[in-house]
Amino acid sequence: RCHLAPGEKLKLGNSIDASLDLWSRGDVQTCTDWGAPVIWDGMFDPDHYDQEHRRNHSSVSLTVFAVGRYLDAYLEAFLLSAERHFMVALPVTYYVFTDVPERVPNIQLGPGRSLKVVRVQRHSRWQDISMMRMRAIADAIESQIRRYSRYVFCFDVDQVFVGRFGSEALGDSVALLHAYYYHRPQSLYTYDRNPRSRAYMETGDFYYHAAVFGGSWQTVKNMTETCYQTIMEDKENQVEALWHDESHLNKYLWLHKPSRVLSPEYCWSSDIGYRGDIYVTRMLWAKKKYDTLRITE
Ligand code: 2GW
Ligand code: MN
Repeated sequence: RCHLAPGEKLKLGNSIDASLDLWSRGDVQTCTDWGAPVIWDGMFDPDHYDQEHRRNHSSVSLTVFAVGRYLDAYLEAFLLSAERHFMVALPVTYYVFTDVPERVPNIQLGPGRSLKVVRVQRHSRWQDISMMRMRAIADAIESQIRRYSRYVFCFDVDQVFVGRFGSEALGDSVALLHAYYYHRPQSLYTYDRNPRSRAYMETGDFYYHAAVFGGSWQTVKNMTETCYQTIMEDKENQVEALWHDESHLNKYLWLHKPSRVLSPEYCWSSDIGYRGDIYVTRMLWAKKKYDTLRITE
């Protein structure tokens, strides 16, 4: 069922997807070998998706971390762009995790949209700031998110929405193809290759980018709890995976296949330059400010 002709219809996924059509495309892989759709521009009718999710009363929480200097550097542009492009047809709750709640910008939100601030501690090592997001997300899902939202999407803050990031991206377990690796052979994927790490893997399916992942609250809770556990086991064994939480997420998604995969349109880097298969960009990486933001350990 993965070898579809261009223009052929896919009927896959959860009950909401089952009533929606996806069309194949001739130039890219639109279906994984376990039957999950890979979402590219031109495959879906945005209005059908929005109508169906509204009928089903779908609601979405977005989590984003802005700890230390990342708050002033990125958060406002991230939130303003999310207001314009992220799940505009649906109720959205933003969860901003920060150590400096008083500095969260006061943004005018659209109807049906709200923002909550969660205080987190600031870890001294940046690797820990990144990895400990897993624990904080799982806790927030358990204590709050599960009561308000069916879906959860988790984002890096150093990026901006530039096009529709809509209900076509929703599913039980959603992962994103990393813009730098979707064209590359598997041997170049930067999986963790140290057998002493719980993130170790020799082969996998794709290289997923931890800057965007999501799913139903149940699935994201399991995903983040499991990644947190494997991260902590590594700490006990005094190893750290090559790409930190991203390595652990890749391992999880290899063992628990995502039900929906997002094309790199959903998190593109302008540094890559022109690619014929990228018709639209929906989110772009912000410029890295390593010199000023990556203070040494
Ligand atoms: C991160 C690195 C160096 C110095 C500071 C920080 C930092 C990160 C920080 O001071 N404050 C903070 O809130 N963060 C959060 O962690 C923020 O949400 C940021 O987007 C996220 C990940 O850090 P980032 O974006 O600098 O790392 P990337 O873009 O290289 O991310 C990839 O690899 C990471 C693991 O090394 C994560 O897996 C991330 O999800 C990946 O996109
Ligand atoms: Mn990032």
